[in-house]
Amino acid sequence: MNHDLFDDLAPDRATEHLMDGALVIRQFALPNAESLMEGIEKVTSEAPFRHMKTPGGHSMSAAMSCCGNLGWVTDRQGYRYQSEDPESGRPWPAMPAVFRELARSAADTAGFEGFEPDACLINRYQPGAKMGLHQDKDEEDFSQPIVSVSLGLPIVFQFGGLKRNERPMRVPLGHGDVVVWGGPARMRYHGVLTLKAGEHPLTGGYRYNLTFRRAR
Ligand code: MD6
Ligand code: FE
Repeated sequence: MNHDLFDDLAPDRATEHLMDGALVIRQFALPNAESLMEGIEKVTSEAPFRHMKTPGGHSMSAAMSCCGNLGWVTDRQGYRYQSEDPESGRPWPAMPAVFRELARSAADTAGFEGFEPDACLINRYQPGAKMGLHQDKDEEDFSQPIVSVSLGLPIVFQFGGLKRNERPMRVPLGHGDVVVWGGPARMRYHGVLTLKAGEHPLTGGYRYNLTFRRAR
């Protein structure tokens, strides 16, 4: 992994090296945005969006679904990955090829070669929804990066430190922006601020976020 090298190799691509191990590739997903939305519609026709409960008993403000061999779930028992949708008892829908290929090419671009996600979490934010600072730590191998794709309405992402009390930096993310996040940034606290109301030509009143992980 060498982001400085990458910056030299691709001077034309609008990338922002946020901190060691975290890179924003502006509008990387734009050419695939329609296909990604079709994928979201297909997946969520089989595994509908739902507001999962946190272990503390609160409802998540973003609606979620998953695809791939494993899905991330939360309920009173805690956070985990599992191969079945708890609402239906059936396996999660397959990960659409366009999802997998985009995640892999974004990871390659950032220097994490050969990323093979087995889980994709789909978040849908309506105005007022947010995600508090958290670490992604339910995966087995922290040497694998996370690839995060934003679609639709813009939002402000918070990138914090390795401890929750460190003041986060704020990065606006827009339609098609991809964040690749791994190595020394892998355990950083992060979240998104409250979504503001708006209208996007492709996604209407929503922001969608796809996060690709290697869970096992
Ligand atoms: C979101 N994203 O953008 C929530 N996690 O709506 C995440 O929690 C996230 O974007 C790890 C790496 C990248 C992310
Ligand atoms: Fe996260």
